[in-house]
Amino acid sequence: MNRLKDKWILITGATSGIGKASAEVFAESGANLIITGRRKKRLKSLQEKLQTEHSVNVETFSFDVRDREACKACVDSIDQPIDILLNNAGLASGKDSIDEADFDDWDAMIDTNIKGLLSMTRFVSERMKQRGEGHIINIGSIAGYEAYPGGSVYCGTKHAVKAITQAAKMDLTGTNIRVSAVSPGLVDTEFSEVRFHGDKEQAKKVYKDMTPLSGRDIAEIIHFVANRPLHVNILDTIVFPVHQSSARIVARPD
Ligand code: NDP
Ligand code: 8X3
Repeated sequence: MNRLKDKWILITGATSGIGKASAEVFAESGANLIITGRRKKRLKSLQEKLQTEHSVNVETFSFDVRDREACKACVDSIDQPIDILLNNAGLASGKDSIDEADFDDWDAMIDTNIKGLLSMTRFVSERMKQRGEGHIINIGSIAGYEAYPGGSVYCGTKHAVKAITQAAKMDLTGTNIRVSAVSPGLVDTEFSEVRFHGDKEQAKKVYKDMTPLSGRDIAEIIHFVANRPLHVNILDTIVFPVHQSSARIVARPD
């Protein structure tokens, strides 16, 4: 059963990877979209594609989620009801040891993955509460369940996403606002290239000799979470590729 037709879904980080694939999967269900990210050109070409292929309404807002005023301006200028907020924008920046890591990398992760997600959640949840319904879906990670060397701050931000998801669910108990997370393992997107500051060779090694998840694999799980009946709230879902069983255990034939 398709419960998403004609709904309005706001996606942060829709210019690539999981966010872009989610926009495509939701558009296939006839949902209208508000797609956001910093790269305006990519937003415009995705808007054109989805409108043409699926005859849905697609609006674009280009801004940095680290800019709280810009988050507010985006939410304030949306006239449509926001049925679903997909808090997807995020990154890992660097994979350096605690004693050597770069402060700018740490700031980028904390300001985007935690504070950006919080800003969007704060502004949108207020509106959802006034309206009496809505669904907030956060993209967590296996890094929200485990730490690994070089992941102190990235794992810290994703542990924070898990805690924020759980507490928001508690805060909104008794309303018809659902709160969920989807927490993937290895997904082949631009994530590793961003983490390694554009080093394509190093990024490729992350997915070497194994089949990672695709953005679409995760988008289909997000769609499942969103498409449950209104009384059903999936709190979190850990999703691995078949050959991964923890952040650090990945089977790769020699
Ligand atoms: P991508 O790098 O492919 O996509 C990241 C998206 O986030 C882009 O659309 C980017 O848009 C957006 N983004 C990043 N920083 C900002 C910012 N400051 N303001 C607005 N948008 C921003 O990676 P993924 O699709 O893999 O990542 C999506 C989410 O999934 C992240 O939260 C990540 O932590 C999480 N995740 C990824 C996993 C993986 O293995 N790939 C596994 C588990 C979780 P733009 O640059 O245009 O602003
Ligand atoms: C992304 C997956 O294992 O690189 O969140 O942290 S991992």
